[in-house]
Amino acid sequence: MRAWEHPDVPEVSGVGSRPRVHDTATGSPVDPTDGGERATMYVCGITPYDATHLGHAATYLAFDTLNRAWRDAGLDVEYVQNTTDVDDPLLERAAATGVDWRELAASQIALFRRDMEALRVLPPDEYVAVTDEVERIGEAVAFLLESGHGYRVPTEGADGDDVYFDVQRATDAWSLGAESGLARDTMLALSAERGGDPDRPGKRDPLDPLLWRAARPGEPTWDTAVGTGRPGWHIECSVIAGDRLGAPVSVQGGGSDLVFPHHEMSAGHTAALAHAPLARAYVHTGMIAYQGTKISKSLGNLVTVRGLLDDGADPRVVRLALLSHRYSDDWEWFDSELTSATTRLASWDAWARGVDLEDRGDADTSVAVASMARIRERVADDLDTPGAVAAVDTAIAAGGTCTGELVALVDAVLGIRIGRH
Ligand code: 5CA
Ligand code: ZN
Repeated sequence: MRAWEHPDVPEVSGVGSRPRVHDTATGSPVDPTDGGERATMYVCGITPYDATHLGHAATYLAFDTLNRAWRDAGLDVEYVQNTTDVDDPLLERAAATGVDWRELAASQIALFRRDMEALRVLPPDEYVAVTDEVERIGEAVAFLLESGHGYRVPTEGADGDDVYFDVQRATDAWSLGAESGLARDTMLALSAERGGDPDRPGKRDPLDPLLWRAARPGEPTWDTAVGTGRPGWHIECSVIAGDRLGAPVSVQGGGSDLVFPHHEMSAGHTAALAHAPLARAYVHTGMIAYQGTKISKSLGNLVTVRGLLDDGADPRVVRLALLSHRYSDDWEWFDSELTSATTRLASWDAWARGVDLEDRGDADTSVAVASMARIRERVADDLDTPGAVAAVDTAIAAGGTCTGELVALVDAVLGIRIGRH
């Protein structure tokens, strides 16, 4: 499927250091590449049933920062993102609003593309719709059944059986709880909250996740090697990441609400399919709240990117406001974020006004050179974008001269073009 327009990324002299990122599984910062020149990233995409809110935007900006930092360090990045264009919440919203589920998904994906373009997020190399991968997912589930990692649960009123993943069956590259480190009680609660069905009778373990949902009347279905129906949630990301990038990927990314069960179970499926871990690092963004609660499509306390832009916000201001927070923190959006980012961007623009991207000038550029080193150092240290933003503020406060190279670096790494209107 088409992704979105690639923003211009200027060449910058010098190279950044290889970024280290916090890995949820080990709890430590790691260089998630294999030490070679290639970095691969799979980021869980949206379920397209409502507008892109600031939580989504912050999450995709965090991985955009990693993508840009890797490129600045001279690595070849391969980036894949999915879109969950068939799943319960999407089907429920479509039914509730009387819109065809395919139309709902297509319209929300189009809005998401527009928001990502406005925020100058680098597009994935492959943007993959789950509905285009169902045949492959059916083959993978059939394989898991044959290898004993999947089992059938007789399902009344359906055409065939639902298929579940056996979390207790040993794999050589995964065990339940290794990634999230969670206690079983917490897993049970999160599973119930986040799309699982721990109370479903007939399962071997209440935590076993759905691999394949047999066809029910009125639901979208596909004929595949495992039967007629549609995929479970976690298997989609496991199959798409494995097929497109090969396991392990350097980074599997998403918000912290995906740590369990989604990423843990996706990793379990990959271990059973490929005898490999899904990722070298599992990287999670914090949750953004608004009016005291996590921003959520299902809760309805949305601040959307589109809403802010329609109200006249400069997309660079939205980007800068989000980058001014540490990606891994949970934080709350206040309307004042826009005011402070507007003031900050105005000072950056004034500083860079008239500076040509190629211009090095005759002035003393030592402040700009130090600032560039600091931006690169901060971003490589677990994507410390607030630190990188502060490095620009510091250069301005020190009365330094802005240079074309610095403008280019701010553009290439932070995704913000300053000094031009
Ligand atoms: N389609 C699945 C992933 S395969 C999904 O979780 N879709 S989503 O639309 O619900 O979320 C898209 C991304 O935004 C996920 O990485 C999710 O963790 C992240 N996200 C959702 N809400 C927030 C929030 N309030 N703050 C930060 N990130 C969020
Ligand atoms: Zn996912």
